[in-house]
Amino acid sequence: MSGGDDEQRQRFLLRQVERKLLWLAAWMIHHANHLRPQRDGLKVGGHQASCASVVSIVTALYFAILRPHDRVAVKPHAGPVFHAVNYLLGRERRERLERYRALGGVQAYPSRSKDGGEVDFSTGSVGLGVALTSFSSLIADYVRLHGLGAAVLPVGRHVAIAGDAELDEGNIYEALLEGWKHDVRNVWWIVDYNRQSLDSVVPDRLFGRIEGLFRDMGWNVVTLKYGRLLQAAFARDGGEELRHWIDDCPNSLYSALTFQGGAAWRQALLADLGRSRALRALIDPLSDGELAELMTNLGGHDLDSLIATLRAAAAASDQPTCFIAYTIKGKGLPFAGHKDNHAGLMTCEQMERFRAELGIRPGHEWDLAEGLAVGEEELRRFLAEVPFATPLTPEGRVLSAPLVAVPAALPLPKLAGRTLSTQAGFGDMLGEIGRGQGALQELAAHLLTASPDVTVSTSLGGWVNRRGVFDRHTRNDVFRDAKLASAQRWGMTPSGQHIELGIAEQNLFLLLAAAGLAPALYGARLLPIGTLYDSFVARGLDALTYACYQDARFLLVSTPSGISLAPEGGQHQSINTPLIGLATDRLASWEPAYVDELAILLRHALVFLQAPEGSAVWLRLSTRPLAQPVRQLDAQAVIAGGHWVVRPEPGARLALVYEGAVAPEATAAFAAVREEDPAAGLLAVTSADRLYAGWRQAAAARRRGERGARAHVETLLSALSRDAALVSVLDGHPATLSWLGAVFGQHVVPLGVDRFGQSGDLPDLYAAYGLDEEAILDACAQALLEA
Ligand SMILES: Cc1ncc(C[n+]2csc(CCOP(=O)(O)OP(=O)(O)O)c2C)c(N)n1
Ligand SMILES: [Mg+2]
Repeated sequence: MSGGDDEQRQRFLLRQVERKLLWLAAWMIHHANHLRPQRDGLKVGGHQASCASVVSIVTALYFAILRPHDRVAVKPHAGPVFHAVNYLLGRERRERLERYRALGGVQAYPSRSKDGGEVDFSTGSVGLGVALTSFSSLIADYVRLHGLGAAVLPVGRHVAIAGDAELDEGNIYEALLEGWKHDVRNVWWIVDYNRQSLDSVVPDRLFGRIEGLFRDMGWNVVTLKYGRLLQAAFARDGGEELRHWIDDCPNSLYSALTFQGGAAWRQALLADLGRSRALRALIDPLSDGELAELMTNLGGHDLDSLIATLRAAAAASDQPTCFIAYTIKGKGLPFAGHKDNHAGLMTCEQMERFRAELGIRPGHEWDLAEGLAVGEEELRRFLAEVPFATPLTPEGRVLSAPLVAVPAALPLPKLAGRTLSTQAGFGDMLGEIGRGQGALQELAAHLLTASPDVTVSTSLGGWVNRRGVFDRHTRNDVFRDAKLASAQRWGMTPSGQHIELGIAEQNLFLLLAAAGLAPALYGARLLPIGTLYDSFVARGLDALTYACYQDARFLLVSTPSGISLAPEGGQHQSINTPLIGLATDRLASWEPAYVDELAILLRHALVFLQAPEGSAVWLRLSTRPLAQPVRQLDAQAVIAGGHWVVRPEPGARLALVYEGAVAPEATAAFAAVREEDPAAGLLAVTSADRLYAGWRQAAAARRRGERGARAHVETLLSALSRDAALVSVLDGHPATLSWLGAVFGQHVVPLGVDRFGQSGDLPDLYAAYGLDEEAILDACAQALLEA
């Protein structure tokens, strides 16, 4: 075969693959909705129209353009197309496709943790997956410039296949700005511009604006509006009139005509342009079917132009590029273009007709070459040879990285006789690690810090002075060069280890998500630490949840927290964050009161976030300086979530339980209680989250028959009498600890903050919000009365 013939055959095979993907996605959804037993009266759902819209883009990418080291976020509603791609590549099993949206089957939206590592980035909450690719590109550069990754890995591209409505999400623009600052490269966003979202047709004027925005941010924008058929028609007599007519056609009319088909197109064209002989010469010879084919021949459905455009962009430069690929939602399906098609499903009759059109026999729906004009053997050979199928490493595309050793103890600042906050202790420890001496060298090399414009105010300054700020280009510290005094030495170099972000908190969490996936994606172990104010965790919460959902591994240090940052006022004072820590999966949270606890937990965090059974970690810290105790701690108890500061006498009827910065108030109140009740105990909770998780796990183990299973919280509370009273106190929502009463039925009086804070000093605020010694003593009296 000559080169030209070969190329032609490839194109032919690609069209076969495109046809197969369209079928498999539609069938997967149909099968789940109509052919599996329904037990709960709920619609299974799926998005046949959203899948159809993107089939050609996916075909071009996965079977012609992508290389194995490229990483992709697929728009959530194209999940079935993506699963079908993996099926064709032999990376997904038929049984799992048959169980689409059922337990153990492929997920509704691609999920790293549930579908496996072939999903580069989970998607589902629109906008986040798209933005994540910008941060993953930054992280890939970071890894390469620090020489941390698998040495063989070529520079990859970070690709998002986006729905057009995803560009409504604000986090996209936050990410664009941040990406511009960091000069990210090798990012492609391919927008499936079907001009439809869930409810409606996207306003016409919107994308003109969006294109300008991208260009302003240093992106190239490539529009794929017309396919080859239309382009050929435009080149003929009357073609210009046709082009103008289409360009002026409102999105909603275009969609409606697409749905109505050839006769409606003809009617609309003739109504406007019927007097043009040239136009009539163009369209009159076409059948209704051919006219519909011509009028819907948009760029995003034309494999040839898609491939040519993407290839040209790849060859041109590494500039981030947005491709606006015009498509039709539901292309090739009976509800193409209808504005209500987002969650529409083909009826059984429609599906039967579609099946017949494609030549697929009942019982052969999942067969690879069924209905195609190519034999299975040739198809398999073609699939095995597409660039994306080349093994990236012997382990495939899902990489791994060796663990980074963490010394048995981290350097602890001198504590005896000192008054120090946990935040300051954290800053000291990180600064000391930043020296990178001796056993700390390897650890320091793998740490990466990031902060959204609160680097200094979260005490990362010392670390940054030692390790520098990361930038792909070397940029001098102007203040330093001019010999102007400043505590911050912030030269930027490719070897820096701190990524300075703008204030947008979602970007921090997307960066942590990307860095936290570095072992699997880039074969590099990063230990990412992100710092921000505790109250602003909520500002980035969607992205934090998203990072945890895909099991990214990072350490979040939130500080300062609670009303304890007193004068700053209510917008800076967090209340519900301990509950978020308790309720977020794949995120273990701790709140130490003293720096000796913090030292244990910081070390543990760096180990835990690397452990296969570990997770991301959150440390909630305070700026409140406390006189530091000198004592021996049981590290395991601190890690498990709590330790007795003063162990109760057997059968004690009262315990005071504190978490975090209110330790001095609890301790003072406890001293007074002890005078009345010498048996009482003082319990320091370092993690409500770990205590709670341990309690649930032990209960589950007992249900499984492990009768001896016992949770740490059970061990702790069993030191008290069963009818004991617990007074709990933290600078956060009281519900965080109120569940302790459910462990043994002991009576709890929970103190904490459940109203928005305000400015004040600590004595005033603790009194106003019921956290001071007096409030605690009142609660003790109440507890003893009620217990
Ligand atoms: C954050 C978020 N808000 C709302 C939804 C619900 N939702 C799912 S799809 C969709 C519209 C998507 O439209 P588009 O991105 O254009 O995708 P396509 O047309 O390709 O289906 C919406 C609002 C969601 N998944 N995530
Ligand atoms: Mg859309």
